[in-house]
Amino acid sequence: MKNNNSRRSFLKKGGIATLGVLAGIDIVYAANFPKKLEYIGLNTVDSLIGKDGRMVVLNDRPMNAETPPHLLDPALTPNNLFFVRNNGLPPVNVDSTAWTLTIEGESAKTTKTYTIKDLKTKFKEYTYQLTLECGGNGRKEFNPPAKGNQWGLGAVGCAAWTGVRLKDVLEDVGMKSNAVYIGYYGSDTHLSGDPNKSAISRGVPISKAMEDESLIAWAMNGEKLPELNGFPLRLVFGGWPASCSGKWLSKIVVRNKIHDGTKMKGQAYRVPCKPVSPGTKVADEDMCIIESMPVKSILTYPKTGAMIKLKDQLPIRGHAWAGDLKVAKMEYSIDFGSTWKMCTLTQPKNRHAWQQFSANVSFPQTGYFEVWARATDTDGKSQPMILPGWNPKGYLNNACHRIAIKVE
Ligand SMILES: Nc1nc2c(c(=O)[nH]1)N[C@H]1C(S)=C(S)[C@@H](COP(=O)(O)O)O[C@H]1N2
Ligand SMILES: [Mo]
Repeated sequence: MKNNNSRRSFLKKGGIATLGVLAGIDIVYAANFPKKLEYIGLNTVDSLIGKDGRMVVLNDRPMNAETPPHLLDPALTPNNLFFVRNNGLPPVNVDSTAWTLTIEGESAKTTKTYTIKDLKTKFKEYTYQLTLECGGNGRKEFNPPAKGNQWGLGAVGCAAWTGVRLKDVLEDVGMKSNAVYIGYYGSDTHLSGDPNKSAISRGVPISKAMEDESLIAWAMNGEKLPELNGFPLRLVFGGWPASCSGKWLSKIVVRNKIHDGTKMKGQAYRVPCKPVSPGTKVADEDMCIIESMPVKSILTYPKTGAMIKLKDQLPIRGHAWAGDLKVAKMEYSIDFGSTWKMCTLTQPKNRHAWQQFSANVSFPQTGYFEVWARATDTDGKSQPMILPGWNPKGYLNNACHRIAIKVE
């Protein structure tokens, strides 16, 4: 799906002289390589600055930063490396002891306000490992390009979140029988500075809100939330676009209709209800809200461009996740998808936690290889090799991750 332009620039960059040779190295399975893809090549430059000095920063106002794949290697993503997606400006000088969360709305039986201490004393505390992935993760591959943050692979992470169940709090407030959706409001400010505008105010249907794993969380991996990830309180809905998981949470509204806050309407976080050809303009009423995220995986070891001796086996590993579903099978290929071998795959710690895969890879000869990784969910759906369905805002790119390996 790449145009001639990007192919030309790649040829310049990678310096392919002859077909089947990349920077002087034989591409062993060149005959299998799909015409629509480009080789990754062995020189990949990351821009490594940001939150912890190693993140890839896309913007700083608002702050948007992603995690390079090899830094996603631990089973739980460390707080200082967890991606950041801000739509506005986070609150400053937050005093967590003075923080309150109000539950109200036309389908709430009462209005109640809780301090964080109230939440901690009134309700049972739970910890779940929950995967958060921005709906636009992978957007930079779409062609024609989609506006928005040009995320690569790293707008995803999985942490152990601690808090109370949203359902316990909703039951404490009481919901009317006509409740269908919840919406959140956070204390970040709109980029314009206008206090009457919210940067983002999304939500989920009541059925998702009432899941055991849907949390109002104050801790991440046993520590307080990082400021950029919602300190002191946030929602966490594993497996759904992370835009549902409101940060700096100050209010939840129980709605008698689909929540209509900022970025719930129009084209935001929606994809065409029926597939469209690339570049199509789609009317708002033909766009459907993204719910469970599609099956996906990422290779976190080794780093792309790794070199290995022919006599050695290469250990590979990474994570796989599948929205509300589980990952049933994880495979890898070293011959550009002609044949696939099984990886070892762990079970998730709990629903919506990502799963770990690993394998030991042998190579038949020296040369340039790519390791491709492919996950299949419990419904039998697999990741596509090339971009999945084009959509106007560039959401849900769950194409297989590939890394380049030089075997000497
Ligand atoms: N209040 C508030 N909540 C928010 C956002 C925001 O800008 N403001 N961004 C949303 C989006 S689009 C994403 S992808 C996730 C990112 O969560 P993270 O920054 O902790 O990774 O937060 C969501 N919750
Ligand atoms: Mo997002």
